[in-house]
Amino acid sequence: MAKAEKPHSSVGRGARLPERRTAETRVRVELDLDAAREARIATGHGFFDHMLHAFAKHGRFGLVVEAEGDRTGPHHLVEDVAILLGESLLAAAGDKAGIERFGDIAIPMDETLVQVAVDFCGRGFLVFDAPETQEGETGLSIHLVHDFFYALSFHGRFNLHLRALTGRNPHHIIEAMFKGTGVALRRALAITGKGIPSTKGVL
Ligand SMILES: [Mn+2]
Repeated sequence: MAKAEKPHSSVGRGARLPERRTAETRVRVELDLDAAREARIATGHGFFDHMLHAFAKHGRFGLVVEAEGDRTGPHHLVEDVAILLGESLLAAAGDKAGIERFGDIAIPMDETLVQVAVDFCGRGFLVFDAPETQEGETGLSIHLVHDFFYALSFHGRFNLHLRALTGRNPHHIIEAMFKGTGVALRRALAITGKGIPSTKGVL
């Protein structure tokens, strides 16, 4: 699967960027926007794996993530996976010809409701509004989740609004954010037309 191959086709849009290695982490990502298959996720962090699975499942993305963090806690790992995943989304979208561009959803999960909206416009921007919650059993703080989505939207160069309209359980709030971002990105990246969906002629 070549980087951003067949950008004009509704099938086969994918990205396999070089492995990212730093003194803190090692991350490898493969992403296929159109060929959903069982995700393969192994980051060494159980709840983060669960979130990436949820993102891939509801985005209907073929996603492989292999990552190793350091021993300082999950921050470096989570942020570096977001950087490479954002870069992969951008590469897989190619020249963005024919994409819907906008995608949104309100995702309920029991007591939680999260609103997600995406504009795949070439500009990274995050608006994140969620209550202060305890880390609890998830092992991911809401601050680190905020950092994940900041890096994802910045490196993917898309606008992302995430708003927890109501919610109490941090597992539900975070999971609804990952599911909803998968759905909103799937809708924004769906091929629904021809040409570049911008009056500027470029995205
Ligand atoms: Mn869950």
